Amino acid sequence: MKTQKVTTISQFISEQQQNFPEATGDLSRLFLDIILAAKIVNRDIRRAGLVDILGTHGSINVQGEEVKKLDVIANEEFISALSLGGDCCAILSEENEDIVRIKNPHSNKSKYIISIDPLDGSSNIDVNASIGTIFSIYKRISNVYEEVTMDDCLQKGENQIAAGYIIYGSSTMLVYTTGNGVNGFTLDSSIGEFCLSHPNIKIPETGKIYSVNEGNFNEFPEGVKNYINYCKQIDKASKRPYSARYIGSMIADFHRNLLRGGIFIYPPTNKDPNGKLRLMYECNPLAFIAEQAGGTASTGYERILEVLPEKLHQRVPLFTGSKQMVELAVKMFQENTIQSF
Ligand code: AHM
Ligand code: MG
Repeated sequence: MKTQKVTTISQFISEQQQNFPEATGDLSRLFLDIILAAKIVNRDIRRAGLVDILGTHGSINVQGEEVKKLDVIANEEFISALSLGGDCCAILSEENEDIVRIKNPHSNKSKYIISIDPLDGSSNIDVNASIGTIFSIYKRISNVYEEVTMDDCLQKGENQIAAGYIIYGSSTMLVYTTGNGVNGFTLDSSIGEFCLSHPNIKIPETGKIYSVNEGNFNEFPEGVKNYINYCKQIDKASKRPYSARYIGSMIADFHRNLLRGGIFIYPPTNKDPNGKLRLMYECNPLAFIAEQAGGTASTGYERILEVLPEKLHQRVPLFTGSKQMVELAVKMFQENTIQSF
């Protein structure tokens, strides 16, 4: 019988750590906290139809949106695992208005800040479609033992130490980067371990999928309308028309485009000039992953990773995915002329 070598995420992290003899192991421990929380959230999501955790929680989050029960549960589980682990000093969560400062003897000496969207794509919870958790890790600027400041938290995405997401889909996967390529791990529920399944992920230079909420078409700037019309135009040489794929769960749309090639756009609209997505919780981590996989991410005017955040829950437009597609979409967005196709 042929035996296959399996690399679990813990083995992978510890092997990676050996390449950095000066590493203290703090980051590896923080990853283990994230993995534990991901497994707990995964368990709850998989039972969602069986227990009374579906539906709305009845409160409104800081974005003014309805909070679903699972959003609340996932937020609590991540905060709890990260606080108990004591390997970060602060958590920034899409579900919390302010910085969550962790105060215990171990956390006080931690240099890491973690930013999370505990459950992204929450409109898909009740309909059994893929949802995800997104995270990124920063190093604080101020000294350990001091109170974590807003400046520690409002760092450019290019300062991320690591970023990743967990997709709760037909299988559960964790995809992450520490700035040295992107690797994907699939949860083998029989052994309860994330196993390396997608080493060194590279996004194709171009693709045939565009993901955008076309229901808002009439709200889009002319340049975005032009790009969408370009995607739909018939042109054999460039394999157009492209396929439209948009489920309303960014992680699901991003993940598919990462593996297959494609572009994800959440543009400015007349109603929301900064789009909908949050820089700290959604755009920065995915931009870091996109770039590490050979793709790119832009607000339409600048590289996402170079945007200096002004506030925790700041929103920015997003164009991300295969390099050639994003570059063309951004070019057309900037030209913003009325064109006929
Ligand atoms: P959420 O964090 O409240 O779930 O919102 C983010 C989600 C993204 O996953 C998705 O791409 C987008 O909202 C969909 O928004 P829209 O319905 O406006 O297209
Ligand atoms: Mg979200």
